[in-house]
Amino acid sequence: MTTVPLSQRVLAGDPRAIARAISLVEDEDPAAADLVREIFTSTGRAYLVGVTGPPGAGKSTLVDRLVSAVRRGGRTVGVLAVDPSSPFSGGALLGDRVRMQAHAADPGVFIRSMATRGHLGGLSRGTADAALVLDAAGRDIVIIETVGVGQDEVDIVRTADVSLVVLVPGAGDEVQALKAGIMEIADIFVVNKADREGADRTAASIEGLLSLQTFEGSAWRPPVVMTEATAGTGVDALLDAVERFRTRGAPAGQAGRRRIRAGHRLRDILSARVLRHIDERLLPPAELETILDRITAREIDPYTVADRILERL
Ligand SMILES: Nc1nc2c(ncn2[C@@H]2O[C@H](COP(=O)(O)OP(=O)(O)OP(=O)(O)O)[C@@H](O)[C@H]2O)c(=O)[nH]1
Ligand SMILES: [Mg+2]
Repeated sequence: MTTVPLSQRVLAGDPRAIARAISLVEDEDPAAADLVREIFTSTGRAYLVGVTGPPGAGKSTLVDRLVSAVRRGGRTVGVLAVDPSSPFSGGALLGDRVRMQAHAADPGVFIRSMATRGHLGGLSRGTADAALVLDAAGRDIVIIETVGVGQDEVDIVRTADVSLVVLVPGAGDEVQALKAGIMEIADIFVVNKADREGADRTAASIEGLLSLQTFEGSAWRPPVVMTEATAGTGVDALLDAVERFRTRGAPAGQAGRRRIRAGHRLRDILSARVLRHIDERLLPPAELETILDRITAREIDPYTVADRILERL
């Protein structure tokens, strides 16, 4: 009996194979690198939609509605909900459970929560590879939902083909705080919970911030779309905005953005591998302990130590 390789089953779109493959990349299993190697040339067809915003903004509810809208158009979807394992994550998991029920009977929808593994860069690596798996499996649209709290989460969404930043009314202070953070990654702003008091003011304050920026020479000025995710209001308009961005928005073009993403990924893989190589081959634990003793005792500085270890590479 011959068993069909996992990569082939992924390429055939088998949901169980997709689930298995995502587990491999999430665990950073050594087999994950081989898997990505085998599927990589079959990727690049899916359109990656990043959705981020503060905890409880309604991201999951909105993504659920987007999924329905995409499905009505006949395209298939994969959703990766990144659970930051933060104090806020309870809602995310609950939301995902509700979502999974709503689309459970639809083979055109694949939803998966990604957990953080608690080490630097692990989250973005795992998520990027999981998106590749869904892409290889033929999903037309891959939506990645993250809570816009940490750099890691923001990085994930930054490198999507289009980035949606979801805010809610009464978030005036938040909008101010966003200026430095996720403000500049938004291709499209969403003011969700538009049924609430102050939605217009929030939209106006985002517009106000946008008016301080110049978009001269760029083909795209981020629109502000109002939605009420619970009722599904504004979701078609949001999907339209995504399509508009896809066809004529991306500043350096989609290819440019993907090139940047490729650069991030490569450096990410390299740094993880170099560190692992150092940990496993170049710096025995006993030696590390001695070094740490000496640094603590101020006998040697960490820069000198780092230089010496790098010379062994
Ligand atoms: N009034 C109102 N409530 C909404 C709307 N959209 C979502 N909610 C509610 O807001 C709460 C949070 O929704 P989620 O979709 O879980 O929000 P989230 O941003 O995914 O939350 P986290 O993933 O935990 O950060 C839920 O109780 C939703 O029912 C909306 O348009 N109007
Ligand atoms: Mg959520």
